[in-house]
Amino acid sequence: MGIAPKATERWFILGTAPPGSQGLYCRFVIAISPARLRARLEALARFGALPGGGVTRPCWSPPHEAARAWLLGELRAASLQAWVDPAGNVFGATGPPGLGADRPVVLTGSHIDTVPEGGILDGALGVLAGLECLEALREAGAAPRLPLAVAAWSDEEGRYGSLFGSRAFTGRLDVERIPEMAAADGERLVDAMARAGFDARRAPEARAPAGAVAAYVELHIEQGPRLEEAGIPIGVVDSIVGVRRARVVFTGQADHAGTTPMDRRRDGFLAAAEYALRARDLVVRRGGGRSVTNVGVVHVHPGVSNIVPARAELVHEMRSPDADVLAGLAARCESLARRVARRRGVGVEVQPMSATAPAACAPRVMAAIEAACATAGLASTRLHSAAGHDAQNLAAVTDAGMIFIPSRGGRSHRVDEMSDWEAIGRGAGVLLGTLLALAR
Ligand code: HGY
Ligand code: MN
Ligand code: MN
Repeated sequence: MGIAPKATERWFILGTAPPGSQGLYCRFVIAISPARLRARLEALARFGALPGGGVTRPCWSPPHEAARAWLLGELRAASLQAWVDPAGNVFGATGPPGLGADRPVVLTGSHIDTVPEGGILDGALGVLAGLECLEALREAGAAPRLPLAVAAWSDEEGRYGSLFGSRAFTGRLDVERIPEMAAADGERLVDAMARAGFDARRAPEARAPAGAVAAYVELHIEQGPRLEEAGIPIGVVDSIVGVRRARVVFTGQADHAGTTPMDRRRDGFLAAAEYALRARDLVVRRGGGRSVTNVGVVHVHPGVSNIVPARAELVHEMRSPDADVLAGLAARCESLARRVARRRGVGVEVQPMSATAPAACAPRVMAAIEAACATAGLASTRLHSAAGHDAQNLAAVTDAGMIFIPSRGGRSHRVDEMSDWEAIGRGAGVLLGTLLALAR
């Protein structure tokens, strides 16, 4: 029976003796400290902090590498074994350094890289709540049957290619593509990693031995409005969307913006604009109700006001929890691009950039999360994640799941992304209870 969350400084998760234990009804209390978690979240937020609030901390950038060094210091100060793998993933563990099939760990974690002008919780919450749980375990002298570890995965936001660090860890990197992986602004991954002291070609060495992870659970903000609008404090993720990104390039012809008759223009941008609007309608109509799409990057060339755009380049992404629906949408959008190009007398090229498969979360992990909620007296609900996460890679090699807490106004990937501090404490408490159950 858990103690109801108190307004006091510490939270208690009561672990009870396994059923059937005679006589001694052993109880142990492990306390996480919301104040310490808050202090670390506020400290991490200072790396890449923006004047008006929020952070810009892309992976491999100087603020990210400073944050990595800070995190390693915090892990070691918490008496955890800490190390960095060849893909730049940071680990802290209660057991000996390194992972091996001979001593599988229960793993938690998330990421410390952010989108440009992002919030202070996306990713950071999962890493620092994981650290808080491991530190609370050490302070309580608790030694679950399996050791625990926390990870900070590289480039979750995919500036150079989605979910890079957890792909490397789970053997899902497309090794041949590493030399050409680049950000939308053209910066190559190999150069960014080299500046941070990493050799990108060694990233595949980060692959974990089979059986090294007994289970994975990640705490994350929902980044959407559902939990808050339903008034439910904890989300138990049952599936995670797949995300496909493609570069769509329409090539027309540069011409004088004043002297060229309107009916003779081959305008690359107008073709791209028509495509973006019609692709949105297509995904809404044919996406089964849970698919979404976005065009967040547009480059127009030559990009001056008195030249008819010769070329327009879009990065078009689409998401769905259903793999077949996602594949169907990608095919339909590609043929739409060709139809638009033909009608407007321009060329078009569709270059796939990245694709993550939808993932189902493990019933065992979902049950452990729901049991931790019940122990803490918290309501929960199952929902799919409309954001991509490292957990979808971990799901390929172990039982994986995610815990969501509500986002204020459903806001995320913007500087005013935030959750209530009480919700953050509740999420960390449920994470602790879940980790204990999985490590028992
Ligand atoms: O974009 C996403 O779905 C995640 O926030 N990286
Ligand atoms: Mn995230
Ligand atoms: Mn994100």
